[in-house]
Amino acid sequence: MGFLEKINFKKIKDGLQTTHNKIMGRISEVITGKAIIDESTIDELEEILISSDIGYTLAAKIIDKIRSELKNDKNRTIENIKEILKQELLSIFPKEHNAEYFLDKVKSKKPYVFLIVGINGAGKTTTVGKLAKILKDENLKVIIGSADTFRAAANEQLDIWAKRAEVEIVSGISKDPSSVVFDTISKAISNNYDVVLIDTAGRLHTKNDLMFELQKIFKVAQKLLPDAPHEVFLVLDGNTGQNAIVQATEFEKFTKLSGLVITKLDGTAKGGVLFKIVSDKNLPIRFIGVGEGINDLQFFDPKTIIDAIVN
Ligand SMILES: Nc1nc2c(ncn2[C@@H]2O[C@H](COP(=O)(O)OP(=O)(O)OP(=O)(O)O)[C@@H](O)[C@H]2O)c(=O)[nH]1
Ligand SMILES: [Mg+2]
Repeated sequence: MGFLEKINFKKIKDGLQTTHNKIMGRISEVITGKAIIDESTIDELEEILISSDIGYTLAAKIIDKIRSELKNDKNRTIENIKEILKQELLSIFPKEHNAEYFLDKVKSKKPYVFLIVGINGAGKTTTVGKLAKILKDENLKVIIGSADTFRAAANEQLDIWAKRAEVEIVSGISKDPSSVVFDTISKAISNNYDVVLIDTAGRLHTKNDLMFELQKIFKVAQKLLPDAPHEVFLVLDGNTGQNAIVQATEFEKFTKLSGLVITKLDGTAKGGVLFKIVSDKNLPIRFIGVGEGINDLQFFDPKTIIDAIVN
């Protein structure tokens, strides 16, 4: 089975329902019953788009397109506008952002090492657990390393996720973060694992010592595998809207980032920020969190996400 069929469209659709309502609900309100979409209607559409967190630049670009496409077109229906919106949103994603491209990359090296970083409470540990399950379901042999060694509870929480996902874990109890990374990658190499997932402690970019600890983790990983970590995912809470972009900028000052995970998109109306992040930051969104259960992490496939928001 191609993995695109494994993407649970209903889960994504349900998770992004609030975002969908905020954007499309208001757009259809403005358009419904209007025989002609005149300038003032287009202005209203622009306002809706700007307030939907997709950002001013992208909103303006979409509105220009709608304006020029509708100029000579008598077919000014909501369907028509939806189509333009979908095309424009899709055009911001290069092919490297497609889920299939990503999965091929993961399978190209063994072990493939992920470092999961982010501020406190963003959803890192939950993401590691869910991601372990997704990759295991791709028939990959997965091991988790618990490099959040500050709190005993962090270890217990990750242990529970490892059991749920039915994968191996290297505990971080009474170790320092980089030695957990060393032990986990070593074990992965000697026991033929395909994927290593490293959970880390929440950190604010203003705490220099914690940010430098990330650099130490890098050094240790590279002792064992010169090109590790292969992926550094920044986990961002979707509820924080535009602040997510600030966090990405700050983390990039200390560590390379290769992808983003946007969590808690269920129940937030701020899903429009997905598009703003991609157009502002040159980073792919790899996964989105749409709930607290083990199956509530979904591949970010641009077309699927856009369909879920627009249709
Ligand atoms: N609704 C919802 N809740 C989520 C999602 N992802 C994570 N959470 C919840 O967010 C809270 C924090 O998640 P954690 O995974 O512990 O976050 P963390 O980044 O590891 O936190 P620290 O280790 O303390 O920095 C938990 O209650 C999770 O259940 C999501 O996609 N949707
Ligand atoms: Mg955690």
